[in-house]
Amino acid sequence: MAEEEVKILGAWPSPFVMRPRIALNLKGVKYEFLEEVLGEKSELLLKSNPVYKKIPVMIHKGKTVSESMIIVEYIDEAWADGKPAILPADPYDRAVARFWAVYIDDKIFPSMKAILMAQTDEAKTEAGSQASTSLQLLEEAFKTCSKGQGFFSGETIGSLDIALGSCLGWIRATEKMTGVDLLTVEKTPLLAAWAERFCADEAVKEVMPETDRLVEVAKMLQAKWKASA
Ligand code: GTX
Repeated sequence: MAEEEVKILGAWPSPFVMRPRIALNLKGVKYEFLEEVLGEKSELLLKSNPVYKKIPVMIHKGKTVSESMIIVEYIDEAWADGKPAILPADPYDRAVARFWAVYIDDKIFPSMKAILMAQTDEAKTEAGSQASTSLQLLEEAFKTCSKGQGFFSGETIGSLDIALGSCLGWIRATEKMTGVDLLTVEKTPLLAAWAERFCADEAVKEVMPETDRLVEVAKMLQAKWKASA
């Protein structure tokens, strides 16, 4: 039925947009991807997310859901029956996963932007060391959350895996463009091995952009940020 159709309004380079796409892939739900141009806003986007006017937006049965991790949770609840769970079953584990997902949005994205925007070597080193401190904390969180298994959520990809995994393309692109080591076997061995597992998953492969394509987008964003600074 047409009204059952699922649409994602997004843009391929956006780490936030990857999140609901991975969640839908994990659930085996087909969706239509409506591609926005980064930096522009279609009428549909303005109408669908009038508060923040940001992507991603999910349209399901004619209703809209915004904010990437809220969409991931919605997907988990809307397609619960007989499908793999994305959020941890235990309430405490769920709270911990949500805590770190908020931390990732607070710390990882701003520090990557700071590295890309740095105008001096000092600023780049400072931003790089802040990012490394955050990733070190996430390395410790992985140890606790994974309980010795392959993912933050245990045996399979869950919400916190999606929250951090969606940053991997941008982490790689930032490393390549700036020479700053962020997530390496030497610095964060557990996360480095986890990243390989995450990117090898079928639900992720399809939506994880190639580093070189992201580098091109990052160069464009750098020029835009510089012009507006
Ligand atoms: N909190 C939101 C979510 O989780 O959905 C954030 C969404 C968001 O910021 N979307 C951006 C947007 O629509 C596109 S993604 C930007 C990628 C930058 C990567 C940098 C390392 N922005 C439009 C706007 O801000 O007006």
